[in-house]
Amino acid sequence: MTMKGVTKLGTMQLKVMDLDESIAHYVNIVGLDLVERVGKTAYLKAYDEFGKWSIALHESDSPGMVDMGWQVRSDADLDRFAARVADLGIDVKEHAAGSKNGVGRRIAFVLPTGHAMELYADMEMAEDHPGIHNPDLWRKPPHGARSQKLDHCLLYGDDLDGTFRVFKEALDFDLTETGFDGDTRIMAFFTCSNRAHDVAFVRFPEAGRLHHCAFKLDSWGDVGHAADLFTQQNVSVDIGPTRHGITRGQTIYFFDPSGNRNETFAGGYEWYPDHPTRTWDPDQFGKAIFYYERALNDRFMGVVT
Ligand code: M3P
Ligand code: FE
Repeated sequence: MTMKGVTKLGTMQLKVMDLDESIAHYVNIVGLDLVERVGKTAYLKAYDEFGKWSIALHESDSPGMVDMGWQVRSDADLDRFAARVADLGIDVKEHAAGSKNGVGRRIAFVLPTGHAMELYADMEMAEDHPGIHNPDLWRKPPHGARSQKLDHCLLYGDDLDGTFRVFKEALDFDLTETGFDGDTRIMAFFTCSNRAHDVAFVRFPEAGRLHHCAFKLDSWGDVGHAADLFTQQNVSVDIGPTRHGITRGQTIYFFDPSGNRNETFAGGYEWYPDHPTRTWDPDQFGKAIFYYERALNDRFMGVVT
């Protein structure tokens, strides 16, 4: 568990096709709060996050991901990681504080799988942050699926080996789980913390794809509550409630109105740096991903934004 360099996934920017409809989904279904709306962009956060926002929705003509923002422990870490990423032959850009809503100085680069990543040390604290002094569990009762925070993302892309090197060799993430088909690495689950994963990658013929972004729920009970809500609200559900063999998380996959896949995720084991990486064989991928069904489905493997 580093908790020294990169400490957490802080932000995720998504492209959506109808901003009003998307705000309604992320507020009423996922359970986020709308922080601010600036032109064709909406900023939202979950109730248990301290940062000003965690999800930005940009109205666009196609769905997908814009970038992920990782918080590092100190400003000096930014220069350290910028040099290490550049050492892998990747172009690194720097952006001044304030050029992204509430976020301090940033470094930005594109992974070999085609996904844009940013690192930042500082973010303004949310006005509606969790309590600090004699705190309650929440300021107002959680709504929608009761998401507590942005949890992780799963990205699909082609040069998995190149992206693997960035997270292992430059950013000091640990590999919690992986899967091979022969000598070819098919999936890689990484943590920068002591969680089962903060980000994961699956090999895919197209670069820069988003498979899902996940939100943390408190319990299996809340996953059941989310399932009840999704049916009552006619949400497009991919699969679930079910459980992952990988990470052991309790899950439902569903879609936002633009077709971006979301996940509600609870549980998952704790990771410590002495733990060995868990490895999956291709004939067990079904159980790895859907522990109860023990089989994959084509929509899950093929539909990405
Ligand atoms: C998860 C998770 C693949 C795996 C998905 C697993 C291969 O989303 O949160 O553990 O799609
Ligand atoms: Fe997931």
